[in-house]
Amino acid sequence: MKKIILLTLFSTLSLSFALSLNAKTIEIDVHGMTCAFCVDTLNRTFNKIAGVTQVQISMKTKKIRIETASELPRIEMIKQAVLDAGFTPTKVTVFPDEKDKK
Ligand SMILES: [Cu+2]
Repeated sequence: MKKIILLTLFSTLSLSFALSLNAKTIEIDVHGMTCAFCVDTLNRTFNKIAGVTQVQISMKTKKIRIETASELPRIEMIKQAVLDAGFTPTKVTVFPDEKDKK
């Protein structure tokens, strides 16, 4: 019962938020990203990871920003994926909820 009330409350706040109660934004600082091919490689890598709903990569800031709709992927999985793609993850920042960000 409590869950239903919460869901209703969230859905009135924001539609997209209701779709992803465990949504997180994860930002990964990547070393070695130098051209459009790097961006493409990382894009394909992250689009294949379970739980990832959105991938945004900036070559300018050398950051990958992913949105997840669940508990997955875990940080270790993200780091490994970056390494497997041939890059070095230098920092991983997790934002539990976009709206809580300062
Ligand atoms: Cu490149």
